[in-house]
Amino acid sequence: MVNLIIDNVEVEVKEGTSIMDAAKFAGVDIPRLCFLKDLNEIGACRICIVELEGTNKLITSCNNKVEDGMVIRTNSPRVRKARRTNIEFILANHDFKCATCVRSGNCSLQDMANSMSIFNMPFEVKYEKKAWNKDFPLQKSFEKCIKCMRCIQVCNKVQSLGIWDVVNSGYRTSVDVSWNRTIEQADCSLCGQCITHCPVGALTVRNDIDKVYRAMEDPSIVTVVQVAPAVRTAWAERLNIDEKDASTNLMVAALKKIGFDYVFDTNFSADLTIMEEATEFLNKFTAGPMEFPMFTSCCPGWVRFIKSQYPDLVKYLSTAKSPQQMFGTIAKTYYAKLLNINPKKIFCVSIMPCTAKKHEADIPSINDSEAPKDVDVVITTRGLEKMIRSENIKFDMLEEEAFDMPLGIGSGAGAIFGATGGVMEAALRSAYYFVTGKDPEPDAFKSVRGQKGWRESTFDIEGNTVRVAVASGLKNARRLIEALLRKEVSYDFVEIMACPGGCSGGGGQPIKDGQELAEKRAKKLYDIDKKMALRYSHENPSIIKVYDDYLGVPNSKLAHKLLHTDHEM
Ligand code: HC0
Ligand code: SF4
Repeated sequence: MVNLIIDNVEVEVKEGTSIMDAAKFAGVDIPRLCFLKDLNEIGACRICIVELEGTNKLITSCNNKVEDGMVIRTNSPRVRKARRTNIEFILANHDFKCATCVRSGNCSLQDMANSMSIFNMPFEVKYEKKAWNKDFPLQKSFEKCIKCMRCIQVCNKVQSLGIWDVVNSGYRTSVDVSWNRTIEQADCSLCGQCITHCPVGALTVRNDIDKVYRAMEDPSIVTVVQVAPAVRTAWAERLNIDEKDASTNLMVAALKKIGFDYVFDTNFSADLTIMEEATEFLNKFTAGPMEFPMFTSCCPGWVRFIKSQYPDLVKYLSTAKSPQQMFGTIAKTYYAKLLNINPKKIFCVSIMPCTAKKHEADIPSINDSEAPKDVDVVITTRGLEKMIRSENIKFDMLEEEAFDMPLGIGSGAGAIFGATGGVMEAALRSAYYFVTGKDPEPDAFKSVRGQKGWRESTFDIEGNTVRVAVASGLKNARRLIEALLRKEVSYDFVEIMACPGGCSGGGGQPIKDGQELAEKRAKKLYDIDKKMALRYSHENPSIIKVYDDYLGVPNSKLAHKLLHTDHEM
């Protein structure tokens, strides 16, 4: 153990502890900007400096370890002055037009400047300007980048893609797409993890909110919105609503207040995906030993990853479209017929925890209705928060409302899609029923749950052993695929989600700087599932009706035409 004094408090910590962590034992949270635990501990911003008494030194606390006898001051006049100057230097290279920044009110740099009472800039402000494709789902503002390196680290260490890198040197140092590529040329999965780990507004998602308002203003258009499973766990995180009041039905009421004509649930089409995907899996599984597992295909970040990194393996993806896209197609075929309107008059909006879903909706081959696009616009959970704020909704006066029918019924199995392992668990519940004619215990497959990046299980379904694996985070996906290719492991069915923890930790979810919230949000989805009477996709009455009245049976010719894809661009 190591003994030291921090701000006059004696602390004893393990050898190898950083000064920043040791300070917590003295009750001090040292300010930081670039630091991310286990990811970015490089002292780039120099905000976490502390004074080491007796040495005349200011050192960064995130990447310097404790030593016996150290006397540290975390907020001495020297520290305060240097920290302030460091913030001013960062601001001098940052376009701080806070009022028009998407991260205004949720920016660590803005918070820090304010808390240090920096109201004037002593230096000349000069920042880098560089053009960016405004249509691309991921947006980068060079003017706002503070070179904290977090995006580089998360993309390298968690996603194994290395899209970002430091370019140039000296005062021209910048963060840009690596290897001199444009973002379109790079293999970006569009997972958005760089956005949720950016402390300022340098990385953002394309803003499509105005397109939604324009559709709402057109009286000839019927606006239909679907809400993804993981959105309900996080939509109110940055709104002033008590967590216990932030129910799914309050979110539905807010969407109606905003002005959508029909508010539906992606959990419904998650159930539809299960019908198609579980049937597809069983067809493959019962046809003989599987050479390679079938991969789930509902995460567009993962689909982009496999297309760019392992193109030979694309043929092992399930052909079932994602719930988002199945919903769009059903809304503009089956539901258009129910409403007796031209599908081109339906404007379909998705609220997703995801940035890659914006790209998915634009893939030409995934659109199968008669309208130009099945899903017209994708808004992130953060976008929903902005729409709610601009509506100025008084939540204490808003009554909960239920989803509209018939595309508003989703099972508990559909709800857990938003957590890593959820698609697998939901598919196994229905696969078991399809094979045995009996429902399994609803929690029979819960061993696939958890936050570990790569998990595996085997299950017995009527004497057949099904070997499954679940991974989240693309580095884990890469490890799993490499092990499959080396034949070190073999599975029948594999679920992969690009974001750590699955969509709950998606790149479109609210940002709480420095916090990973996927696990907490996943727990909410498991609670929703547990409380529901309807826990199997195949028992969803709206799903049964869609097949009875329209699609026939899972994997029918019409189902294939509308609900499956060849994964072409
Ligand atoms: Fe997901 Fe989905 S679970 S990918 O994370 O399958 O975005 O929440 O909507 O489509 O349902 C995201 C979340 C979805 C889809 C569903 C799947
Ligand atoms: Fe999007 Fe979910 Fe995939 Fe992340 S895990 S890229 S949020 S679909």
